[in-house]
Amino acid sequence: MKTFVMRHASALLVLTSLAALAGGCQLVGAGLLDLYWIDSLTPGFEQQLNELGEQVQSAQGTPGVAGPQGPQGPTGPTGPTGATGATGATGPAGPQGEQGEQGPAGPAGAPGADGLNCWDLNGNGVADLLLEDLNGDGVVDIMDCLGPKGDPGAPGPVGIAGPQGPPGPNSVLAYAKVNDDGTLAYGSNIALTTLGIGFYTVTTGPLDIPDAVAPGLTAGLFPVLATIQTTAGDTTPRTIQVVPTVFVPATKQLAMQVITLNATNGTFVQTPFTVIVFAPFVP
Ligand SMILES: [Ca+2]
Ligand SMILES: [Ca+2]
Repeated sequence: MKTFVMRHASALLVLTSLAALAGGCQLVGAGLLDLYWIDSLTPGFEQQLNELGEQVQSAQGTPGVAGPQGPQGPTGPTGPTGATGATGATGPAGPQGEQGEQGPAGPAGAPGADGLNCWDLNGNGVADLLLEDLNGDGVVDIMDCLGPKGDPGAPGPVGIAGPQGPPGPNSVLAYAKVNDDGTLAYGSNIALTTLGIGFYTVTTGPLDIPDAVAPGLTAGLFPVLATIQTTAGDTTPRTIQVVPTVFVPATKQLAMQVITLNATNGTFVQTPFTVIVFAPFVP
């Protein structure tokens, strides 16, 4: 094969040299060269060229089999940026946000309409004398207004003490403990105690009974309780008698005789005793 190629190249070189010699023309394509040769060459040269063409033609055999595939070429440059894609579908709603802070207070509202007069019970805006003159003074005004009942007031201060009432039945009006010598050991509302001849006397102070009741009372109406106070070691039996003798309504004082006796022989004996005067029954 290599030999054939070399021989083919030699034939072409010959043709080229012949063309240069014939016309002094430049090398041109094979078709044009053929026509040029046909029109310009002399018959003798044309024959020689034909013979040479036949030799070249005969030297060309059938094409050989294709060679093996060459190696892959290098990666080409990056292509231009593609067109923007279509807008995607709307995504799902996000989670609810946190509650916002309280807003500022709104502006004040418009003033309300005028109210009714307090005396206008039927709400017609007119003073109805027969209906709304509650205090009867012939005029319907604020003095006829009645508000709701108020709360109870605070309790007032304690009042002054009233007059003393009459003593109840059997309340103690006076009492005394009298020593054996007639002196007062102790007592309440007692004016005088004495030792007489054979008996004692006991006079109370003013007794606490109403003035209106006092004039109707007599000495015998007063209950009196008397007891003997014996001393240690004295075993003499004794008795006691008390006789209310005088009640003076003007002074409300009661006088009594107290007699203490030897229970065996009935003779007077000095001994301590007690007397209690109670209130009479007051009708
Ligand atoms: Ca009215
Ligand atoms: Ca009135």
